[in-house]
Amino acid sequence: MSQNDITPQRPAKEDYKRIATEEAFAPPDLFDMYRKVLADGKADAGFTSLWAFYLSSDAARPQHIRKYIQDLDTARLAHMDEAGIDIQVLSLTSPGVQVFDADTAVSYARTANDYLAEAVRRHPTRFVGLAAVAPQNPAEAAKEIERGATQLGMKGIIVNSHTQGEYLSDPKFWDIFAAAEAFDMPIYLHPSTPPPKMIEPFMEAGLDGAIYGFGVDTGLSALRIITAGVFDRFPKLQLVLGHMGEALPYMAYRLDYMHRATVAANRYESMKPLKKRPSDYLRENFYVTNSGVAWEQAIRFAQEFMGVDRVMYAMDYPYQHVLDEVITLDNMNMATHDKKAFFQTNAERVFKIG
Ligand code: 1DF
Ligand code: MN
Repeated sequence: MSQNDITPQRPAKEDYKRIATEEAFAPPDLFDMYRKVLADGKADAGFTSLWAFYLSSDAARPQHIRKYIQDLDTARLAHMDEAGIDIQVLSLTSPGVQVFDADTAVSYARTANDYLAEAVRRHPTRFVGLAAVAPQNPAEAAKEIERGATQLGMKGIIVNSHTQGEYLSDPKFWDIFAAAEAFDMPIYLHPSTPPPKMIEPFMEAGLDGAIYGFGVDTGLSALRIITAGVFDRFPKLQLVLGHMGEALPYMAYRLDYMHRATVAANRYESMKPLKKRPSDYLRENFYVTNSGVAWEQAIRFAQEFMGVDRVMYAMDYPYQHVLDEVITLDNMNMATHDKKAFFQTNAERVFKIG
């Protein structure tokens, strides 16, 4: 499991492509806009904790991230070649436009999507794009999903968990789900820092970021979407969760038992009966990626629970840019067909690549 006990080497060519599905970029002006949000005191504690750090720290990791996250040409392609990554599925880094006021968010989502589409046109065999949308304006988000699908060649949508404390489980956001389902665009539900009502005990312990707060908030976000009945209303909708499904597959038995018990007891107005068990929606309406988790046992468990067709590879470049992890994953004790599904064919099918 350690990242340091193997001598670094280049991953050998294998008989599959490696498609990395949760790879971040930032257009050149995003950081200036983030700096302005921070200076204006308009950001919540989570955004401030995350981006005040990444925009100013002199430590090696934030420097690496600042240096490479904006590159969509030579440097990134060189890193991909070095790590044996054939294709990156790119998305605007978290929290994307979701920290901005509604009008700025709508217009910057368009700008970022145009910018990403241009990079995909420059490198059509190496990059695939997911469209950013502004949940602050669900009608405009739905229009941007249509534009992304029909004009920009986008292969899915990126949304970062909550939007200023509001979750997509609220029906006011469901135009976004309707458009995603109509245009057959999977939604990658990517982490964000926990919202103000949740974050304090995380911050006290330094646990608000990718180490734990991200996963708790994003798992909650996904579970709220399930229990709100979104998939009874939009049965074909597909979501993608990183970080081994933000631990939800591991919880599935308990979610089913307690959901059934809670509904039967009529305990909450907000928890209505569903057509299926929570675990059924996890298996039929979600894909998971291993972003951040280069750990064979967890991946094999997810494959067993979700089905081999629903678990995909992600590196999380440039946040977790570790060559040894690619080698570790190449060496998983796994049938050739299943490893190819993990690295290549699932992503080709989900994001309509090739
Ligand atoms: C971090 C991790 C930041 C992930 C990210 O976007 C991110 C991090 C701001 O380590 O602070 O996407 N991640 O998905 O694990
Ligand atoms: Mn990520």
